[in-house]
Amino acid sequence: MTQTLKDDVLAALREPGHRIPSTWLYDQRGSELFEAITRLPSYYPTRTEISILDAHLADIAAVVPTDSLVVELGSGSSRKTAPLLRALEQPAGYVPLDISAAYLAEAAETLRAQVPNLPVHPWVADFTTAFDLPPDLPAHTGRLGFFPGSTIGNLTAENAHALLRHCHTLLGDGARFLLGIDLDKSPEVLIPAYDDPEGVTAEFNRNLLVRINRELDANFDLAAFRHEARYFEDPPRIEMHLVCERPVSVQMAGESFELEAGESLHTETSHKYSIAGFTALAAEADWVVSHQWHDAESRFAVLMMQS
Ligand code: AVJ
Repeated sequence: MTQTLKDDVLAALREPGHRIPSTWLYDQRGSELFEAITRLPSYYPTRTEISILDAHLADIAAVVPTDSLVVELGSGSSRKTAPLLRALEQPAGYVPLDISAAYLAEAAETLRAQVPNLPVHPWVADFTTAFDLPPDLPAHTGRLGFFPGSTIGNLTAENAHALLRHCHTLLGDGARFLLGIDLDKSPEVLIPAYDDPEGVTAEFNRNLLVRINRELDANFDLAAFRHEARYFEDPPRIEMHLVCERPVSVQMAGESFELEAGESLHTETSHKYSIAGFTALAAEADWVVSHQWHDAESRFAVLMMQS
């Protein structure tokens, strides 16, 4: 992945597979649409993860040492983070990491109001690459990483490994890491989660073209692209595509590109795991899964790991 939208879109248009990194889906509008997705009946991950966390907060808190510094990868949905922080015994502080400064500042304010008297140190960082922690952290005895939402599933196995390894170093000896993963399941459940009858996910996906047209002065014809969610078995994953319904010509940055009918832009991959498979992936980065919790239908799992 390169660092600008322009370079990433040009590379995607030039190369077969036409893959655009999924981080570009999350502009202001994209983040709002994702928030709407998390409340859709067919999108089970968010509410399932929240119900697992709610049901097991006391067990989770029991394995986190007093005085831990909580480091969240992402700026935190108050539906998940505030209850966790309230359940922990005397957390030393909370460090939300996010790539968007504006979103981060807003989320930090919300959290400060929900969990009074907790030092909050928001820090702008891109956790898909190597990142640091802020200076001047409050004194703490150990660190707890928190990475909910199965966001790790958007990374390739190679990048997920690199992230787990980096967190191992960053969080240090004796660290704990609480992480949510979406489990592999029937495409009959998975496809509607990523292609809802309300059409919100389609709009979320198509918003990427709106963004590209606006920010890069491109001329993608939105009417020519159809949202599609595809399930693959090996490795288990959902891919989101924008499929050309007819031949499309796109002009951008002084260049012209032709896409054939049936070709698609690949905008996101969402890996689905087995608990055993993820445990093995974590072990390669020296994390040991100490506890696991899942819902009655085994749709989603929350894992506690130790360094
Ligand atoms: C934000 C990565 C958890 O993969 O389920 C939801 C993103 N994309 N619907 C996921 C997403 C389409 C979501 N994550």
